[in-house]
Amino acid sequence: MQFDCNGKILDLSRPQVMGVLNVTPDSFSDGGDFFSPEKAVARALEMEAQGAAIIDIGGESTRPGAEAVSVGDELERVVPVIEALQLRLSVPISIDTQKPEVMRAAVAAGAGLINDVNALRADGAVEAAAECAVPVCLMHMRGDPRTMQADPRYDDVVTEVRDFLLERAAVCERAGVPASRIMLDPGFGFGKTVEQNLALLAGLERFSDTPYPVLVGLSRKSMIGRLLGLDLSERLPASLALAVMSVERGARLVRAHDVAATWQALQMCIAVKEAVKE
Ligand code: 8Y7
Repeated sequence: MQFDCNGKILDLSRPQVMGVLNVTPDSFSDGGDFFSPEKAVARALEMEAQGAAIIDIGGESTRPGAEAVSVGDELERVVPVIEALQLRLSVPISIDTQKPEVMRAAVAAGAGLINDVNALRADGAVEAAAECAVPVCLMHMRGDPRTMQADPRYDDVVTEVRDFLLERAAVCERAGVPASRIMLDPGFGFGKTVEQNLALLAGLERFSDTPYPVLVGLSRKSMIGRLLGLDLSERLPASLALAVMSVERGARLVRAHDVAATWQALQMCIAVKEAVKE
């Protein structure tokens, strides 16, 4: 379960944390905070010191209702940060993008994983990912960020999300991305109601019989706000509970904003799991 991310290793033999670094003026939970390259670099180094095994850099907000960003703007936001971080970080950098041009430029600048909330469905994205020869995370999204929360319906959300991701993985493998470079993500909050998100998490173990490790992103998401009536800044305890439940159901990589706390929670999961083995 070791991923070669453009020369840096991501070891998923145990659960790990992916730290979120948004370099956008308008992101869902920390938009604007790390918009300058200097601040972004400092934040990435801090997350590495707090235990992040990989840093996910995104230049396009995917929050519900967000507007699209041009290729040029996205490149201008992410490439300088990746270049500045590449030599200073020991952990790999992930590029959160849907655009093949950004994938290519980010990997050329040193990124080692492509995190695509659109599961490489953009024109040319699968080919770009295959040529980049780095691991990919394929995420499920129903619709697009502008419209995805308008009455999403599923007969069986776990089966439909799983089938979609396995189909996308098959497309990638046919295009030359080996199975050993693919991760799957059910895409919590991307075209799902609160009830559908809960059902997906309850059924997460159904992803464990695939050859692909599972990444989850639940940190600070609006399902917590809806269920508990909490603002963004108040969602850490519930985010940790969801992270632990995901790992208990087989998730290998947890995407999180609060890296120190999330890594502490996962280390306790790991400690308990290892006690059973001995
Ligand atoms: C996810 C994600 C976001 C997620 C993966 C947010 C970019 C919204 N969520 N990528 N990105 N999985 N793989 O709340 O759940 O951070 S953006």
